[in-house]
Amino acid sequence: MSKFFEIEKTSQSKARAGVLHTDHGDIQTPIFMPVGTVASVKTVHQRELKDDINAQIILGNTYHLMLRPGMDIMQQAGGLHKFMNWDRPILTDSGGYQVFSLSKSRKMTEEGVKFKSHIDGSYHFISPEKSMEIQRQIGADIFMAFDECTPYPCEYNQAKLSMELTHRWLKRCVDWTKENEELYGHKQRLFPIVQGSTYSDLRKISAEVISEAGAEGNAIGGLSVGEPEEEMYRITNEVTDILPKDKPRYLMGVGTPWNILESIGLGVDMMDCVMPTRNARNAMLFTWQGVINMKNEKWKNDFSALDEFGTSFVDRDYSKAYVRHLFVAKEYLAKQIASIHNLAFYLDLVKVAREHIVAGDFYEWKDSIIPQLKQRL
Ligand code: PRF
Repeated sequence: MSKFFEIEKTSQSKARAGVLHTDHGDIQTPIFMPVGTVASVKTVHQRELKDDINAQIILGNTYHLMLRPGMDIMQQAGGLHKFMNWDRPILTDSGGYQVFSLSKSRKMTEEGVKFKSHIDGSYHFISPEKSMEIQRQIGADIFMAFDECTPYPCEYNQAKLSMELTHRWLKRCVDWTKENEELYGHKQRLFPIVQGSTYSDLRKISAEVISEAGAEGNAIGGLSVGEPEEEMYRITNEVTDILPKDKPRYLMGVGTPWNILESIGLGVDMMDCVMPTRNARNAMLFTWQGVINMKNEKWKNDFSALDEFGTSFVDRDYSKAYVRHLFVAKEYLAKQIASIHNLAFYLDLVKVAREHIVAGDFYEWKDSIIPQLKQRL
């Protein structure tokens, strides 16, 4: 059997091109993973994700799926792959991060988090063991340890306590996972998460503890939570210096196209973010030429292709004037076209980045392209 992660090429210092082998197929890294929180990548259906966007792996969320449809339905369906008819890899986040961002009322103890559902106000409890159990019932190929995402800014002592709690919770996640089998016949891999806020010494300790867990992949959490971009890059660099080189590294919840390229340059292999889909629904398009506000008056009579350098059918089939009109008229199709465009662009971005890693000129290319990506059109 082949290894889970194989590195094909390391470019200059840190960026790597690799392949992840899962029971639902291979993933070429570096990869961007579209977010499909509630068993749906908002406004985009699975056929487009596969055939047009060529998403190689998507994300699901423990918090949302435990509340709706619930694990009874999930198990009756035979897991998330079957439920949503997606036969490629899936990664699930563990729930804690979403509890903190969505639930208005929650109480955290050593044991876990009690919270009030943002949907109907009902009370629920999630612990490291419960998160593992739910992620087994969902059946993701990669599942995340239950952590506390330390908010920013955070006092040193608070960040330390939070990190230590994440480490204790990791042990409980690992123990539960060892004692309980997979449900659907395919292999599931647990990724632990580095925390430690913006403190270098805490990040170092956390990266070492997480490395020692000996997991098949590792994640970096607690970033892109309001800290300056330079801080995010600094910490990512310090952490990737410590995490095992031969295991994939996942930077959680990042980011803009330029954040993605900088992170790849720092040795990150996997990323996810709601930005391409959420911003698309607000008429913001990312392109190789820069960022477009599709509602802008200037596109009113611009009948050129939505994106002449785009890879999706929506880029060729529709004009800027048409898509602007759909946004102004508040048509659902506007959000759909923009989401497909942005996801196709993000997947193209990481594909081209991979080609430059293989060619050995990634860093020069990245530095030359980023100012263009940041332009406002
Ligand atoms: N932990 C988990 N999920 C996350 C994060 C985290 O720190 C972040 C931080 N950017 C996004 N998603 N479990």
